[in-house]
Amino acid sequence: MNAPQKKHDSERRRLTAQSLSAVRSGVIVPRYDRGRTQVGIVHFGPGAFHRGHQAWYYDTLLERDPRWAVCGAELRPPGLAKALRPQDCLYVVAELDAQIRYRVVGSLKEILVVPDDAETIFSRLTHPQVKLVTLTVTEKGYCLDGSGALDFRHPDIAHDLADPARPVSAVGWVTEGLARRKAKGLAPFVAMSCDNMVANGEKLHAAVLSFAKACGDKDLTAWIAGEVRFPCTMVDSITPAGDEALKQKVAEAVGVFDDAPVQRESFLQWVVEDILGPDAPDLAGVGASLTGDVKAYELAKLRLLNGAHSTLAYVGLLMGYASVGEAMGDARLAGFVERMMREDIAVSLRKTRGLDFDSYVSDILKRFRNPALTHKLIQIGSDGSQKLPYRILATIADALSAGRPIERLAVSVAAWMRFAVREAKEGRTLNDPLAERLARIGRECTGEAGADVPRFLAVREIFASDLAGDRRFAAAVASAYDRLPKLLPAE
Ligand code: CS2
Repeated sequence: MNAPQKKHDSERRRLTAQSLSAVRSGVIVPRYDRGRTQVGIVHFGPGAFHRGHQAWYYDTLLERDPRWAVCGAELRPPGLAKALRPQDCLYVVAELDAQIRYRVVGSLKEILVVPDDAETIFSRLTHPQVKLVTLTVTEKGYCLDGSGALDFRHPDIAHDLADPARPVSAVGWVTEGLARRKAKGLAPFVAMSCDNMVANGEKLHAAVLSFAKACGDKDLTAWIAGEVRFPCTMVDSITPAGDEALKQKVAEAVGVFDDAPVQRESFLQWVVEDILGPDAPDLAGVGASLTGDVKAYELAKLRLLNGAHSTLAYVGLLMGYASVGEAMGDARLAGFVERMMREDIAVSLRKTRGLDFDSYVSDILKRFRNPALTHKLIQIGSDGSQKLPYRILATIADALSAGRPIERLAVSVAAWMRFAVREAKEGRTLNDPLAERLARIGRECTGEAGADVPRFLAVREIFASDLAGDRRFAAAVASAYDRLPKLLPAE
């Protein structure tokens, strides 16, 4: 008998509130009345990671508390709004792992776009029932300089300082949202970063404060300093970017067409600083961990998982691999990365109850080997100028202070440099806020460490002067840079 003819996406019914009843059995659908939910959270940057991670927790929470639906706010031109609005903002999360599971998530109640929907977004930010504003705008979305402070030279920050009532930056939006809330006599919302950054809440807090101060509003600055909570968080779930193949896979599995599905591993972790206050959603009740020591969890994750990811990305791309799975299939590369994690990174971390680094590393490597997910190295390799400092360079700086070896960690830095040079020489533009500058450097490079490495080390947004000036660091990177063309990382 012939296999059932695969339906083309355009032939399938679109995922909507009405077509929910038509999804295949076994697909999890919202177990609450979406019509009764209220927007209690505004989220800036409702991309795949938010929709597969925080919005998943909220979807579970809405089963017993209708106050926590999400208003998604897109700071960049509409990509998601165009796809999600015709679907009543419903979308599918495909958990692709040892178990395959599909869930239609309903916690995103609406999706608004800056600047078209600016006043509606402000009406949400100043509504009494909105208690939480969260962000996944990636590291570069905070407009910070190499020291982690707000970069007033950034064009978006300059724009918002000149016109704070029509912000384009995340920091500008949070600040103006708080200002309007204060003007209405309302208590502030909690502002929570859910991005991969060390001390993400502290950085957001400092950036918002310095922006309010630069606007000359002393009263607002004092109110933010005294009243507004900016919890730090650690977020974790491997969420490869979606593509047409994922849409096809989801359409066949679910029976309706979703134009913005999300794929991720089954592993999900959310560690939140326990300062949310009495009005916040009960995140602990849906599996998040509230703690006073986020720092230990965030450093372990950012250095072990993300540091290994970036190393696999740059060395793997130079070796011709396209995915984490392929790179991990190279025994020498996988072994090199495992030794780096166990011997060079774990030792830099503060021990904390409930965090066993040995098993944490083993679990991460198992997650990297998940055969059900294809995680592209080029996606992980993006924004290297923002990622390297907290994923690799901070570990190197700690090792230098403690007199520990840095040879393996230096390979990661050298591989990023070699990758930047290769992309420049071959005429491809890096996906990086410093792409133009790095391309210029790459084109000038000769392939010799003595000429090339100092050029990259001079980029202060990435390499702080004390690290760049440390002869041990420069020598280790130069040595790795010269050895890398063999593409077999050092033992
Ligand atoms: C990845 C992260 O793209 C990347 O830079 O390293 O998105 C990683 O998948 C997540 O941090 C995992 O929680």
